[in-house]
Amino acid sequence: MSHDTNGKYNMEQEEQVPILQPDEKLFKRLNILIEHFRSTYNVKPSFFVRVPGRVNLIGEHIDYCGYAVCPMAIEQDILVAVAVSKDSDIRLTNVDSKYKYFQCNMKDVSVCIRDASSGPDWYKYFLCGVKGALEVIPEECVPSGILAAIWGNIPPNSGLSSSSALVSAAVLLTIHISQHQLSKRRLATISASAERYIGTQGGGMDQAIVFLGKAGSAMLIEFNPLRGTDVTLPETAVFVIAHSQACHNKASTTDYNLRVAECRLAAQMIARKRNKPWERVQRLIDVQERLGMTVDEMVSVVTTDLHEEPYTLNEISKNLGTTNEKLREISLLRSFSDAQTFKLKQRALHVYQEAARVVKFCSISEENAIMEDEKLRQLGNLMSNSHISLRKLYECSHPNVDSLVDKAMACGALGVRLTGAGWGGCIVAIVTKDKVSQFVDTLKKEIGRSGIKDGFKLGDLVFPTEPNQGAAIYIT
Ligand code: ADP
Ligand code: NG1
Ligand code: MG
Repeated sequence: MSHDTNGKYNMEQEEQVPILQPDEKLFKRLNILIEHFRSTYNVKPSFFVRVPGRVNLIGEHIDYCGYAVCPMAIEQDILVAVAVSKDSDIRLTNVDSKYKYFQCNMKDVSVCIRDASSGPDWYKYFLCGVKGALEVIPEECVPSGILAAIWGNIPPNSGLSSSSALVSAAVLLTIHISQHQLSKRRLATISASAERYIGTQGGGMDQAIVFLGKAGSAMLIEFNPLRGTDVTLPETAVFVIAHSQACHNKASTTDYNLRVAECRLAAQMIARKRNKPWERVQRLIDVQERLGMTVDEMVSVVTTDLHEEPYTLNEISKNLGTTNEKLREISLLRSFSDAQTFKLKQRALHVYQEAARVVKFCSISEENAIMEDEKLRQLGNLMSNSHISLRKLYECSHPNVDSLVDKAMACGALGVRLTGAGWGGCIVAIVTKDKVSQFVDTLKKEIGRSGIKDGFKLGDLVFPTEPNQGAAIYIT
């Protein structure tokens, strides 16, 4: 890991997304996409974008609180074939027929995203990316219209960030088609803001790793300002992903945004108790910085300042010396009713402890003085503690996920946790390299014994992964 602010890694992040020639494996997939594009639009695509999904190794639900996270880009991706359209429409076709054809005029992008007569349909994620890009492209460069064919193989609604791959792909292709050029970091920031148009108040981890990701190393992503530092993973460790067969669409419920709100309110309550201007505090890191304490000290602060029972809006307003109405405005609570309650202590405890686990995880990973076996054992413990905290304090796990975590431990993993936002989705397990194939086989057998749900294939439910490169543009 390098913290040199003028060093190699920061220079690379100012670089633009590479324009590459596809290798043989990618070429085969592109040919299928080209065929789909041609049969839909009767013309050839002029270029392609590829944006990977990601697995978060540790640091869950803390990016929106300002804390560093440690994800890596994975092999699975969203591929898009693109051409400029002669008229002023955006046309979207998907190789997967469950995602229906969509078309609208470029000037109606915002209206279509906001259309309340439908939920967070797939094309809206794409339009969020187009909207985000159009906000930064000079008017004279805006493309007349866009023809796109999409094909993805990231399991959707599963915590591997298919949504951000799609939004980020739309940002990248809209910028590229406009002959505009931006750094990877800028693209990541634009994509993070763009995805919020779908309704989730995400923290920016996903869009950062899909642009900054590098083959061969995980990345410590820090925020404000956004920066990524390579993390070398132990040579003897393999990270295995497994699907719980429970899916959760983040934009279709208030679960995610409620957690964001609970963290914000916890930060404001602590600030008020400690005589700091609470209106200026939005994230748990803000109050930590104002108090000048370490995250470990913040754990004690939470324990003394906040109570276990859920808070009502009335209680929070009274404590902050404001009205419910003003609080809704300042703390962005418009989507919650007066009856909503907030678990401030539990959420804040998770965040500060998880932030400390990320720092430990990265330093243990790169520590040469620890024996390899011991290193993997310590990393495994951090991952398992992260999962316990997500299950008990953050309450974002799912019975299927918990039972998969138990199965993976019983099959020989050194540590296992849910990855991504949760409420279903995938787990990530740390396994010793020489035991991977045995681990994958036994876990598949165990999953098979408990039953395979409609729409899932046993063969796809467990797969080892390694750090992959971030987004790229391809020409053939
Ligand atoms: P994730 O954890 O995968 O990011 P989200 O709930 O945030 O899950 O968003 C997933 C949504 O992204 C899907 O419901 C779908 O609308 C869209 N999506 C994912 N993959 C594809 C794809 N290959 N083609 C079209 N839309 C996709
Ligand atoms: P997923 O599960 O991939 O949708 C979400 C957020 C992240 C982060 C994680 C939890 C978005 C786009 N992504 O990921 O920012 O908060 O949950 O750590 O909102
Ligand atoms: Mg998502």
